[in-house]
Amino acid sequence: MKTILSVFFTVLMGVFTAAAGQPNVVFVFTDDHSLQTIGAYGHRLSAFCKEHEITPHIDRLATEGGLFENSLCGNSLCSPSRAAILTGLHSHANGVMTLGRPITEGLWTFPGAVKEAGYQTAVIGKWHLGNTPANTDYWRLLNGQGEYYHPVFIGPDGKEQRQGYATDLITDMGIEWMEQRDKSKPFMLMVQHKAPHRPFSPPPRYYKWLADVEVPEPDTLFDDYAGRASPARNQKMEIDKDMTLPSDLKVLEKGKFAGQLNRLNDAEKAEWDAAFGPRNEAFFKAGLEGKELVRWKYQEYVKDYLRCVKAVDDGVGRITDYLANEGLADNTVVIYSSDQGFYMGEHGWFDKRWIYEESLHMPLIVRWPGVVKPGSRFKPLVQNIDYASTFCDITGAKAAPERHGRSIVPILRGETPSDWRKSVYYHYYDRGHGVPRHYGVRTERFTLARYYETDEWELFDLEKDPQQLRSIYDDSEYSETVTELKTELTRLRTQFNDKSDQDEEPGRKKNVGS
Ligand code: SGN
Ligand code: CA
Repeated sequence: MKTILSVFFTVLMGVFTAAAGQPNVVFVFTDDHSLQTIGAYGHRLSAFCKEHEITPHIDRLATEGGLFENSLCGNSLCSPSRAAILTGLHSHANGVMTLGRPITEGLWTFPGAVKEAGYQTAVIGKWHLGNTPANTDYWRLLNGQGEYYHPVFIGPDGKEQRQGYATDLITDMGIEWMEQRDKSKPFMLMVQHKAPHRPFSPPPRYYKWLADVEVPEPDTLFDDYAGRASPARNQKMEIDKDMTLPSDLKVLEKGKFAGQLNRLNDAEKAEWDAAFGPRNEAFFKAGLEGKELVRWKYQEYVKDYLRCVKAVDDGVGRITDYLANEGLADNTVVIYSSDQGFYMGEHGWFDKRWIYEESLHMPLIVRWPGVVKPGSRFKPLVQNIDYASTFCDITGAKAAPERHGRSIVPILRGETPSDWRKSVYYHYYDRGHGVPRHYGVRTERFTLARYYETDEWELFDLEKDPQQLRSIYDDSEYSETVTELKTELTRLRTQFNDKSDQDEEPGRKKNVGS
């Protein structure tokens, strides 16, 4: 029990740091969390999420703070998004074009600047870059993609396995770090979850949750990929053909375990069997095929994913409770984001990678008492390359001059600069899940994509075709728009000096990123 006096001093410390104009920052960053599965966003499954209280704490951050409706990534993949956040630069300029690669040596990253501004800094959880965190006081990282059950963490002194569920452990470690911090200094904590990334493994407390509920299907679950260039047809991210029964959906004979479930101990395996065994038996008996099988897979996939999201939301609730109990809430900026978007069965898909909408969007919610007007919904186009400058701006740190992004703090204050960007640049390289390399530009209304490996283009009018079902690149009515957007694309490629499509295949580094 804390004495009244120590609570009083804790609160007083918070007030002093506030007076110094250096708020604390807690950055909760997930892996593959789609906007569709956040209640506050008002996207496809948001009403369902509200009804079943899947994201109440994340939603509360949006009610008490603000939400960005057009927060987009520049390369829809884990490591590239993280490198863009750390450096403020697009992939070709930071060296992380594909998975698990290191940020180019010697490049400026924001944590060093924030530390120099007097902050204590920590990063806990998924990292997925080829180099360890630079200039960061405390770091405990998941190993590569990381594990859900009893995960291994890597720190400066080596590896250590912890017992428990990754999302809960990462939250615990974040709170423990805040507990032991030097209370005379401001802090920045980065809480980086693996969830809800593939293979979508839920915590035991939610095994049975949502089991009897029906998740609404997307209109495009059985998309035929007509009306688009060849890549949409040739990808390998279909729930139908590419989502596996044993690993992704955990459909296993009684007593058999695959993938991450092998990490459970005997008692936990028995608990898992008790929860999922009857479902699996019923599945084997049913002998589903064709569309019925796809529908079943969709339901089970989305439920497991939502069970993972629910655990993330529990963690957000525990962190915000901690901040409130310690008197830190008013002087701490809490940011919720994820490295890219994700498909929840739209177009029949899971995964991301595309310049297309579900993949391109990153959730971005910011609660900053006294600065962000509660309930704000910001419309400007913002990107992950803006985070580094933003963190510097919030903490009063000095940012490097050569960043591609810029601080969103003016937008947060309700004063969007008149020269704010009107278009976003995108370039994806990895080729995983059969998605070829492509670059493009996204404006408020249009998406222009160029698949340079097959020499194909697509243009979508988001106003008339929000689901992006028909490319109008060859439609003569849009020829002027095509010309304008191509000019804009060239302008962006010149501005960022991106010639990386002429590079050799960047390839994949072995043993990372898979
Ligand atoms: C793994 C996944 C892929 C996923 C990539 C990238 N396969 O390779 O489905 O696209 O990660 O994800 S898995 O069977 O190993 O889970 S990212 O979030 O790291 O970019
Ligand atoms: Ca990811």
